[in-house]
Amino acid sequence: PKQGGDPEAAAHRYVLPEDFFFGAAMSGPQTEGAWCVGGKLENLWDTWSNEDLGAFYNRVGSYAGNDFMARYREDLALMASLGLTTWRTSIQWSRLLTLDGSINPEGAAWYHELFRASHEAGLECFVNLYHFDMPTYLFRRGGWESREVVEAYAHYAELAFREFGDEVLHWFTFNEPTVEPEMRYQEGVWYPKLRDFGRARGVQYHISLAHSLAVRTFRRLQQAGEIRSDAKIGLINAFNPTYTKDDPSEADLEAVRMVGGINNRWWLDLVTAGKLPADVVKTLEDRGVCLPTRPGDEEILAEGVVDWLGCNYYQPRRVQAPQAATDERGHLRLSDDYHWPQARINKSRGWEIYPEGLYDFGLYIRDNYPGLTWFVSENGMGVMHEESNRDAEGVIADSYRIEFVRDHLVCLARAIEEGSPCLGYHYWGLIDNWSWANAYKNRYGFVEVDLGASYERRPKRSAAWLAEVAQTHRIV
Ligand code: BGP
Repeated sequence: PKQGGDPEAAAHRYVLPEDFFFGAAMSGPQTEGAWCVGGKLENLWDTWSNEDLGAFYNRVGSYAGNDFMARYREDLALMASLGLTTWRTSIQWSRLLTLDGSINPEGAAWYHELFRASHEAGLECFVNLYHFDMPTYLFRRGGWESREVVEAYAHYAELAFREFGDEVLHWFTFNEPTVEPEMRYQEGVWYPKLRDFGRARGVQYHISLAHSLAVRTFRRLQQAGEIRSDAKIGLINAFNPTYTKDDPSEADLEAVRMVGGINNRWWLDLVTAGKLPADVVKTLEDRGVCLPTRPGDEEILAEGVVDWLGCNYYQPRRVQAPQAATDERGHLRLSDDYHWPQARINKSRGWEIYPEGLYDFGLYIRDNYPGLTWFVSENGMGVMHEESNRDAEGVIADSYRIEFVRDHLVCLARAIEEGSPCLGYHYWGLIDNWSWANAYKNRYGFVEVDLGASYERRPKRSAAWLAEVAQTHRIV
């Protein structure tokens, strides 16, 4: 996309459409806790916590989440009291199914109870099927590198659709399907900490098949009347508008094409046209990365077209041509990071703050994928809790969070006004939650979770501001 929006003009847009929805996003593995209760199996976060607790900030593993399973009624009431109308969580595969791939009755009962409580609180629950939480026994059988696991996911999706098909209106197959391959298989950050570009693309390809198989099953069950007729299915990805220097070389532009191609266009083409971007696949092949394709796969991918899209937006990507064509292990390198001198950085998280990226993404969708409706499925600011200022009453005074969300909403309002079909906004981490290897290092919440007081919830100063915006649709 074209770089930037126009912040001057942005300052004059203050209102979001009347039917625009506000909500909050979370995930099962980051909130539920009760990691080995009620027949729940281990997922990779539990296994990694058990094997190497030191890998997690302050040695806080996955075990407790933010105690949501005990506090869900309170949390739902809190969301409703702030004027939110929708929220997202994920079903944990490791809680819903048993080792032999049948429904775990205790797990199913919990999700039925949760969806009923959500309904009673007046909130529409968006349900995602997979949020980086591979069951460990399936990882031991090859994880996303195995076709058997792709089939196992399709089976899991089918059982979830059948179990909750008359309760859930909004389904999603995956959250951020490029991030898991990158973090686990490419960048060596998450267990099992591999660094292999080619393997990561194989994983990405298998997730694409798994997504498409789930969508196919969803359509069949919906036709057969086993899923409510007004239900929709979508995909959620972290879209990173990809920029390079102002005076790019051909090689810089090539880096943009491939980085944006793998992260953004791959999923956008799949969910709108049922195929992967041919230029990206061809370049990968030319560079020696062959996807694990089989005859018949094209027909499967063709079924991956969704009803709408979730866009998680935290920061843009800024890339330039790589210094070397391969890394020290001989694996392909497509780009180096480009340090934009004007970048504003959230020092806690190390991520760039660039609200204009949301405007650019909105227009990119409008211009390149006409007919595709979308919503902001995550956006948020994680701040080191030690940095938080408290006012005289001991409440966290987080003006920076208000500023962050306001700036992003203003850019979003501009994109909508210019014709981008964005239907709503979910803030990530309304209530502080557990965040992967960073555990509780970065706090996103409008509501504080006190780890020293049994996960007690306390609204931060910003919560009242959010409530006003959610209820009036005016970006104050
Ligand atoms: C997204 C994930 C979320 C959440 C968020 C914040 O990538 O979908 O699960 O964690 O990022 O990132 P982090 O928790 O690493 O700061």
